[in-house]
Amino acid sequence: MQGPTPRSITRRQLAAGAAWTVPALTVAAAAPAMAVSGPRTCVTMAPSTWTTETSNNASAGGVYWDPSQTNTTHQYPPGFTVNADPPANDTYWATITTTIHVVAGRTYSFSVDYEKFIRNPLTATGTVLINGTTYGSITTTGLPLNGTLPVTYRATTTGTISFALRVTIPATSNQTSGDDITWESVCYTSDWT
Ligand SMILES: [Ca+2]
Ligand SMILES: [Ca+2]
Repeated sequence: MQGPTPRSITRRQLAAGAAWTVPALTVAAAAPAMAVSGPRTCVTMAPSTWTTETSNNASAGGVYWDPSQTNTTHQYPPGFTVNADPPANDTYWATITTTIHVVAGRTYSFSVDYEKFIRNPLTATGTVLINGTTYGSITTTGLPLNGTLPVTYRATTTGTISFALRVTIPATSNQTSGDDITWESVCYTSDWT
């Protein structure tokens, strides 16, 4: 008998099978790379795209929109600055709100850049609210003087969300000098899955 032994046939079949698995493995490895981030979008920091609300009870200071730092009287960083101080025994707050379109099922990664003035006695708290719920916060206790607050939000419905940045300064009975916060920018990416 001159034909191949059953054993050599088996080897050839195994080799053929192995050749077929190579492309399959390549496709499987490429799949996770499709879950990359979409383009980075930055929200315009200007009064035309945000609404401003305050508690209207400041004992001093106020709120300042100066995205291009053209105000030479107040040398604040570009953006929206809250330097208002609360009256005694009362809380001062200032909130800016914009709307952002989101798609259901996507996860949004926000980066909120801020700068703070920390030398006044009363601590200010900066809060990010999405549809009225707190998603992150900072305080003016300690360094560094600026940073980025990361916020992750997963959209459950397609439409617009309310995106708000709030500064809150609770006063005491004998102190009304509060720290300041500037909201400098809001940028975000979303996944494509
Ligand atoms: Ca202040
Ligand atoms: Ca302080």
